[in-house]
Amino acid sequence: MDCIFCKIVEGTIPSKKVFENEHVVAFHDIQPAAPVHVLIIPKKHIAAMNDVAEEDLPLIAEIHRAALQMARELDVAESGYRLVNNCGRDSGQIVFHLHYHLLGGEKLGALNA
Ligand code: IU
Repeated sequence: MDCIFCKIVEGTIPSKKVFENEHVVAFHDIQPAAPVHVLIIPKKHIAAMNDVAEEDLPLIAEIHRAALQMARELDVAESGYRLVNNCGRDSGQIVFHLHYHLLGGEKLGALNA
């Protein structure tokens, strides 16, 4: 399968990893939209949130746990942060391997701006 994030998981494409366990990887976004911009992904290839099955829900919990750990380690837990998933065309999803953006380190724009 030709998936860039699967290649990042395998290590065949380099990335700046900040977290890894048996099921989840987190790495710095190559085009950061905020001072802290980390992508948190499952190692399992799931194309998008629409494809998350009941059996994957523990994985989603693990992603949230990793996001909280990253927010603390990257020192945005107190100041605040955003965890974002884009799903499908209208959201602007460009990589079809499930991922969550952890954004922080500055005052983020309002969602309705
Ligand atoms: P989106 O939710 O699919 O729109 O976000 C994809 C993100 O993946 C985007 O912020 C890119 O900068 C980021 N990214 C990356 O970090 N490394 C890559 O090799 C590729 C995209 I391709």
